[in-house]
Amino acid sequence: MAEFYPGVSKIKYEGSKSKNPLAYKYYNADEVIAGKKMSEHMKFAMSYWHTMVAEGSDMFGVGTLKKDYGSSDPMESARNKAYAAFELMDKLGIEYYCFHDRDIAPEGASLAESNARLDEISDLLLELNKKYDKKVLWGTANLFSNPRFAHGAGTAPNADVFAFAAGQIKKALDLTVKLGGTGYVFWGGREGYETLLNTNMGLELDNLARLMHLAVDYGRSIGFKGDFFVEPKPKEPTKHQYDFDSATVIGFLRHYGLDKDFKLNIEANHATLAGHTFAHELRLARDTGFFGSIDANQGDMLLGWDTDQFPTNIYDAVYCMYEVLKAGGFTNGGLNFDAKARRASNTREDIFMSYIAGMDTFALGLRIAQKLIEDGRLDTFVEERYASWTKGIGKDIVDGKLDMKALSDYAVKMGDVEVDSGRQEYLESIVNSVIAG
Ligand code: XLS
Ligand code: CA
Ligand code: CA
Repeated sequence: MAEFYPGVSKIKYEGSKSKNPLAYKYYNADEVIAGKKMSEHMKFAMSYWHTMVAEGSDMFGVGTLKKDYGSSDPMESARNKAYAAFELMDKLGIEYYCFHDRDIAPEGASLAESNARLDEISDLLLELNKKYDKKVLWGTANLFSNPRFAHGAGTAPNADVFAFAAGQIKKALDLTVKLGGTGYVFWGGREGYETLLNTNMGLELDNLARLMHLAVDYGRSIGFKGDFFVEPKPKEPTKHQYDFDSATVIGFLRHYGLDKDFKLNIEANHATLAGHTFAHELRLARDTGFFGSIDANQGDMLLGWDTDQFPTNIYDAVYCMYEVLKAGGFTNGGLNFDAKARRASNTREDIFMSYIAGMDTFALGLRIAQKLIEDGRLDTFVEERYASWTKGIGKDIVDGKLDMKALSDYAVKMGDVEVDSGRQEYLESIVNSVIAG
């Protein structure tokens, strides 16, 4: 079989002193941290769309890295792409991948033809899964690229579009189950609106929930036991997206009775687009029981869009892995690199270096987060800060023993309250000192 990444051999862990650009400095898959292998903590996944499909085009220019995999025939190219994907995952030591239906096989002239193509390619993926011991983290349907979805899919004004979307989701669920995936993602690419002047928002929201219920019913009927995920994003491509941020999505899921089957897939770059930190979104998910999976990437502070950069920010990785550890780790989710090398990083080696940078960043994040937990000063501080809720008046409030009158009587007698310091700067310096070792 042809080698698609000649010149790159299996990437090994060489430790922090290594200067080898094609080696891990912090990610040591089998090393045990807090009772679990690093690979199990992270569950790294490759995103088929960025890594295998996107060629680096932007509004101003064409692609800079050809990804036809040696053939101009779309199906042959798709087969070669699959071989290339597994070679890449194998060389990087990545165990999982995520895909949209249209990433793995080209869309045909009809849904029937597209589905037949997916059957063929998914047979090959199944074979390669076994050969290389790789797994699907999650599958999804691309319901945003084709012009038929210009006004949305589940939220389209035209019921035929809704039906088409349902057909695609059915097939994508079939594929996810066939390939052993443990997650299915709803990212509402065009599930939003540009102007209220042409929009029936109430109906669109109800329909989106209808589509999700249909997906859950069908998925469970074919034996899908994993999690359904919604991936929040505030804007882009639509001006306003219904799955704006974690809080919005949690409200939506609860309102429509979808909260038993759905969790969140939180993407770092989407969090910042919504005006939150990545950690904020993760904390909210953890504290409300919706923590599911992560799309690992980062945006650019100076650019207001979804740049999907490989994550190299240590602080973000530390705070992310802190939340993951505190959530008890992943079950059906994992860390999917929904990230692409910059357009000017235009060689095949750059793909490897990008993954190495991202994986090493999260490996460092995990190592430091675990040290922060072992250090204990943050936990102790927070515990003490809220100590008034575990005794006296605080405990009585929590236990529901007091009404407004009783609280007022207490407050009247109490006089004024002395407020403690939040010690933010001190706490930030603790994080720095643990990072510095
Ligand atoms: C786009 C999203 C998308 C989802 C999967 O911004 O991140 O790639 O993860 O459809
Ligand atoms: Ca994503
Ligand atoms: Ca993104």
